[in-house]
Amino acid sequence: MKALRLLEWKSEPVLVDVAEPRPGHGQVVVRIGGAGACHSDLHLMHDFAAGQLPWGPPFTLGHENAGWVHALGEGVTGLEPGQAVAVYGPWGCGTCPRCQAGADTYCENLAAAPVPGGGGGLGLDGGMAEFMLVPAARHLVPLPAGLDPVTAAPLTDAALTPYHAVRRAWPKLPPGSTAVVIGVGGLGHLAIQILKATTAARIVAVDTRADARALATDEGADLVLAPGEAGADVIRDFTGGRGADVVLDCVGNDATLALGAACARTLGELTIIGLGGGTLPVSFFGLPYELSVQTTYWGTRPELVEVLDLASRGLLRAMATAFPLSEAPEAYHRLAAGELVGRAVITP
Ligand code: FEH
Ligand code: ZN
Ligand code: ZN
Repeated sequence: MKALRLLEWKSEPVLVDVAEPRPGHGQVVVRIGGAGACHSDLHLMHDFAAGQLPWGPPFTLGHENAGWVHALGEGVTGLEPGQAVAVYGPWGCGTCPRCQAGADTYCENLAAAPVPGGGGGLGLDGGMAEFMLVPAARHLVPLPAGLDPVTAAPLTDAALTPYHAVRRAWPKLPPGSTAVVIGVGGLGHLAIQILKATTAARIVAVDTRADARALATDEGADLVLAPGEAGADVIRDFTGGRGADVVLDCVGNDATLALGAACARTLGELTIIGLGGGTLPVSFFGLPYELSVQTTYWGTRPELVEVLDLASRGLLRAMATAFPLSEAPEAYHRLAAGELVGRAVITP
């Protein structure tokens, strides 16, 4: 079969022939319906070098996957060939308390994980191929009725990541609160939907691109701004002078982090979701009092079940553009050029 593989750091991915996977004991082979192209993949291609991450190439890209059960390894129960499933992407050890809670993202026994801190498309072979080997059946989540793998794939990362960040912030998002989403791309447009579906917050969206701002408006943001308009004072005025209760920075560069800190409320939260590589000076008088500044990494398996439930009821729907596997390199080029609205989904 063909697979889009990252062969070495700082390189373009290439389509090559690889053997179809066979499931070992406890493993499952999934026939891929959709594999999302994540902005993080661009960082894997262009920014990381050997030794910066605990895993590395060569591997098949695609860490945002859904498809159908194709083959069950010995000992696998609870799944049937042909069943539509989402792939929970972070693959931990399965035995530590974090993995037992479905938070493989924060596995504390990385030495026993299939790959330390990674998963399919992140050090092991991912979904940009016809078939994908999943090392444990627990990583598969049956799709609820009404969802198909092509539309469900982006939910496993582009929705799950902001959902985890919003869910953690629910106590700070009662009626009267304000959430700011910086960057209305693959994750940001779903962050707006998740805020609308699960909180009472007013939503401010910021993006450099007119088409992304139009999408934010369509998704129900209450105030949509271009960076030039989005001074902290404009956002603070919108909140009646209090500031934003929660800021989700889906870009994560110096300018967006500075904007997020400047428009945030005391006792607020600034969550860095984007891998833009920005930094934020932290000092006693440099930030609003008791502002929590945190990163976030993906989400938990139970949260993926909740995301799929929201989507099955029409409360979440990823804006997606499908590309055949042969055009996956082009999809990444268009992603890098900022030419895509929403998420690119590869359909092998
Ligand atoms: C991928 C690689 C490294 C850090 C974060 C990510 C996210 O895209 C996973 O959702
Ligand atoms: Zn990702
Ligand atoms: Zn673990």
